[in-house]
Amino acid sequence: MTKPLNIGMIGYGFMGRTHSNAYANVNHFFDLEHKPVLKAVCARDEAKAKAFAEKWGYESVETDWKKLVARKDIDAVDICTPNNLHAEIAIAAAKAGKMILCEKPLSMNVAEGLEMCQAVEKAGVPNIVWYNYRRVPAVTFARQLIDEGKLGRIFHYRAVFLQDWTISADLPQGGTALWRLDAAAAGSGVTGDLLAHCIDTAIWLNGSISTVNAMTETFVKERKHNLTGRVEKVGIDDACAFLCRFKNGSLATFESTRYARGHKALYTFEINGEHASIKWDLHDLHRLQWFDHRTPGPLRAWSSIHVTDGEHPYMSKWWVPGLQIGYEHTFVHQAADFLEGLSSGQPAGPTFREALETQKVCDAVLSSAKSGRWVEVL
Ligand code: SOE
Repeated sequence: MTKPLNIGMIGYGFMGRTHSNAYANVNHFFDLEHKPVLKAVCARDEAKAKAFAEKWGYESVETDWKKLVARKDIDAVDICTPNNLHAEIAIAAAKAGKMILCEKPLSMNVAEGLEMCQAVEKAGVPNIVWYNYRRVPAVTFARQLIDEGKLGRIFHYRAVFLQDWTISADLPQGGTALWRLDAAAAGSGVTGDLLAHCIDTAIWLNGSISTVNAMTETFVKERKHNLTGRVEKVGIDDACAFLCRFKNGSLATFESTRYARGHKALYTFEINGEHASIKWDLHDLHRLQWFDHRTPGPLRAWSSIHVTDGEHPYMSKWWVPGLQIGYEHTFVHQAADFLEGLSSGQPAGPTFREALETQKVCDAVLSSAKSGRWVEVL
């Protein structure tokens, strides 16, 4: 018999759908002690919340997140709101004794993130941040290879996350779906939205980052604001590139933009070690490119590992070897790991405290872009 875990989800956008899909499907594929129950969804617009609840099978609807957090029948609060609400909701949910699953990035900045960590740690409630790309099987496999020492000493880490959806100057900022362009709601632009993913994966694979040197640009300086109706200054970074040093001595470059015409969501990374290199590309997410210098000379080559065998991470839970899974499965894996962590007492990451590391790098990157200097990640 599984134990029900009542979920109260706040927000119902793109991430609301990915998380709901994960809760709905996780027990079909993973053997777990707990089973999420879609208890309530909360959004200000009651009609939209009701339509979402009906489509995804939520049992009830709230229009005030404070009411949802106060409900006795909610065990876990899932925060899928714009970034500027993460801290307030998470702190209230922790005080109410709820587990918290928070969409990335953790917070608007380090100060807020720290308060969130203190709140969940004081309350002793399980917590996690949805950095889903760690749980692409090929990425998890990369981590196994690194941990086994197969790459040897790591010299270089190279990551990019490219999009092109904000090039038009006619695109407004603010409000539903477009809050990512509004600094008051998002905190930052590509740094918090896209580079945060790259940084989370990088820290997970290659350890802590010690110093950064960044540049950012806002190509479209003013946009109509959907909430005020006025043309307002754009406060987010449209593009950001930074150099950094990892604590293990390796050097790295990171680049992200929403102005790379032709790219919709191209997240790639490459890691070069003394014995071997690996490359991964979100557009071919089930493959890991592998080059091993220890292979005898004439046969030495880049190879493409199709990460779909039962012995690859997560894959034994899905179909038969050779058949692929996709983007949405990374959220199912995260839900499974979170639930497994409740049973084992070994929390799945990144916890709020671990995700604070990414937030520290993001803050250092933005600070370096302003000052034009190298900044230490504290
Ligand atoms: C932005 O377009 C976005 O949806 C991010 O917010 C997600 O975190 C990323 O995974 C895909 O792109």
